[in-house]
Amino acid sequence: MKKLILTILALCLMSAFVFASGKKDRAPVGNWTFDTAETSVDNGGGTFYLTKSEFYQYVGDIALSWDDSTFGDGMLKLDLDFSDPESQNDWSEPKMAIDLPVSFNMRNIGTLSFDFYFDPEARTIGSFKTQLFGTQGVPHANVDIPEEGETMENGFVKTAVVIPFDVKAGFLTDFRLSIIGSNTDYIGPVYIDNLKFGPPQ
Ligand SMILES: [Ca+2]
Repeated sequence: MKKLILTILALCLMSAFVFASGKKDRAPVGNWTFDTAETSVDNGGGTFYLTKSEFYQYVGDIALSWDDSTFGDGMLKLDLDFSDPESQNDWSEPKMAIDLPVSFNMRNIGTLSFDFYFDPEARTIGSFKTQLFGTQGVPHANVDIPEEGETMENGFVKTAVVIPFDVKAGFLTDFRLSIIGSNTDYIGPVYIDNLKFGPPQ
């Protein structure tokens, strides 16, 4: 009997360990560090992809990829071209989307933040905005991307972006994130890293 109890105890401890380590390996929901290409772009559920049919007043070439060589850290790379006059509007909006593999509980969530890298030399005019659209329009908010930030070795500026939105209970199953050209002629890549949902500001 004693042996049986010990065996059961050992099995319980083992399964607890397996559960704990399995949990540790899983990426946190609502938080993307883009460590690998496979978990970042165009690789099925849980990765980002372009939604060209939803672009607004954007006609330039575009590519979404993963890059870890430019800044020595894995991140999303979005190649943009706002040079066509049709794209040089106050609101020229290419969009990307993600379908979440596990729905995300939005209770007490009121911000989406990320690091944004852009090259001030890749344009003569304009600036960027960013917009978030959640499942069935919740959450929905946009902000100007700040121009100020840390200047990197290659001349890019790294800026901290925060999109605040109204807290509303529910579960998020997918969302769109756009980088909007505002009266700009920017041609070149921008980078996005450390994207995460967080509490209200
Ligand atoms: Ca990263």
